[in-house]
Amino acid sequence: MSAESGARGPRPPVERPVVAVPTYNEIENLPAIVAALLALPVAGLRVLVVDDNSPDGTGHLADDLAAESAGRVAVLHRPGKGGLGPAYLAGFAWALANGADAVVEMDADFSHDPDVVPALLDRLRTCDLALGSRYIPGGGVDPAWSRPRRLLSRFGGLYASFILGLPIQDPTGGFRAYRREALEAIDRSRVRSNGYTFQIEMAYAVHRRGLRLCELPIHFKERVKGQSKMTLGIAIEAAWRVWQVKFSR
Ligand SMILES: Nc1nc2c(ncn2[C@@H]2O[C@H](COP(=O)(O)OP(=O)(O)O)[C@@H](O)[C@H]2O)c(=O)[nH]1
Ligand SMILES: [Mg+2]
Repeated sequence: MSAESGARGPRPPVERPVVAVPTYNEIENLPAIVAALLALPVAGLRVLVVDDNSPDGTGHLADDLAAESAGRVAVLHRPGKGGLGPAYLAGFAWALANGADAVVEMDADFSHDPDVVPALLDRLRTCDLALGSRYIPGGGVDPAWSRPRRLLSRFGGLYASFILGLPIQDPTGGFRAYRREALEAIDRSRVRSNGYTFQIEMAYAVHRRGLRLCELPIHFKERVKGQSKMTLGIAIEAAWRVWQVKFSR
């Protein structure tokens, strides 16, 4: 399998990127991740926090950060925990309505290194969807991951890519950058998945439009603060949802 797909020539440079950060109980991580993103040497970069009414008050903290950000941080408040997929879809809609020419997805918990954002955006000069990939040379997962967890992640991704004919090694990763055109090209109202399947379905939809996917090696670090919301159930759900995605698109 090749790590690159699709055609077309060079794309215009990204000038108005939005980094969408979904949060559910991330009060310990949010100030630092927002500060790290705002400190990046990327002109025009804005941060959008998509909070699902976190009981720990992350949404209020996000409002405070936005108020002192001179317009570089915005907050989308959703009424309750609706899952990662719907949170991202709302974030994409906000970014497109507010003039973004690219949207980066990343976790709030430092599992995704904010310093890689410029490189991801740079890949959008030749791709429509640039995916952070743990499973190409130069990438990797946290050394603390157990063997079963590594196998589930690696083979889960290979399984999904094989069934869907995706030319990528890590279709479940949540650290990626979309060109505006990629988000506009797909029918986002049809995306029903959550969690891992959301990432798979989005990559599949972009690929099906004949747009170009490319992967950039990243190292996934386990979160230090707060708690993961992913469960084994979500991973198992992904196994059969892949078939639904295949036959519904
Ligand atoms: N808005 C919103 N964010 C969520 C939801 N579930 C998870 N997140 C956020 O999505 C990111 C990834 O979730 P996480 O629990 O770290 O998953 P993991 O990295 O697979 O363990 C984190 O920034 C979470 O706070 C949700 O239902 N709504
Ligand atoms: Mg995480």
